Amino acid sequence: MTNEKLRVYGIPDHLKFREGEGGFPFIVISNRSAKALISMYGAQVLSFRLNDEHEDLLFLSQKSYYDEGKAIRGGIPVCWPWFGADLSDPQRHNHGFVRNTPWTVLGTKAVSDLETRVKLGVMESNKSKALWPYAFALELEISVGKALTLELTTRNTGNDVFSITQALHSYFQVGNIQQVKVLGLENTRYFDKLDQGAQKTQTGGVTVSEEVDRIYTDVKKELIIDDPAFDRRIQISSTGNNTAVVWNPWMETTAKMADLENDDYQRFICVETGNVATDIVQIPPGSESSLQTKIQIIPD
Ligand code: TA6
Repeated sequence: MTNEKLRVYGIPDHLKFREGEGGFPFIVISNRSAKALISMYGAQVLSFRLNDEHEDLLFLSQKSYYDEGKAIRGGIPVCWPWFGADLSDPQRHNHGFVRNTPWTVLGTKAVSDLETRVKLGVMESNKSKALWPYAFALELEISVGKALTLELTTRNTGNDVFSITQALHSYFQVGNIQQVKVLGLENTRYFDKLDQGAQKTQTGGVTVSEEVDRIYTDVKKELIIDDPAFDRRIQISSTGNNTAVVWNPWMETTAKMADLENDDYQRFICVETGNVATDIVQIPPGSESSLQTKIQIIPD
């Protein structure tokens, strides 16, 4: 999209565009509730900070790449149309291709002084067809207000049924990972990706004192990240999903990742709303399916 075209979507006192890192177009939202930064490359929310909060809700790596073909490390990457490795072809990108694709703006709206919305979209292209042979229209509506809400809608615009897995791979910034507890997953079954996918049952809240990479199944629609070091509780409400992923790479894996500082594992936890593993979404021609996550700070 050219700068001229983008300017039409600007809204005074709410939303503007600027050139971001790597030359990627960024959307800057600022209203009476919050500020947010969104990269049009990947339709990736990079930052969301309430006006009365000191700390961003999202973690964004200072060492992230901003290069075509690579994913931005942090914020909320959109993993689609497959989550994780593509089992049918391990050569293909982890987590699908739309987080590595430029999106376009479909609309912007000032709902009130307190809420701003932007809708981004991407469709099939020759490049996407070489990776995944289907016709689709994918839209992400982002609402920035007292809460941050993301709704990802997949429409099948072709003639063949297709199946997807997907996730809003949210990196939450935390004050001290060792004190963090994820609540709402007690007694929930999960696949432990670090133990060859073994099925286990969660006892108590999820705490992190080593690498954690788990796919929880049949999850509740409300999870909470309790973060005593930042003295806040983040609620994640979701619809359209049966799975949630919890990931922290801990020390050794972080040290191997060039786009993270060695101690960054202390500063984030990924709690991801998704349809992952056995939670496969089938979309017939002409149909659509939506996944939604709403993130907000709640009182103790
Ligand atoms: O969501 C957890 C996970 O699938 C982990 O297995 C880990 O690899 C992480 O995502 C990051 O993946 P990425 O492709 O962004 O490096």
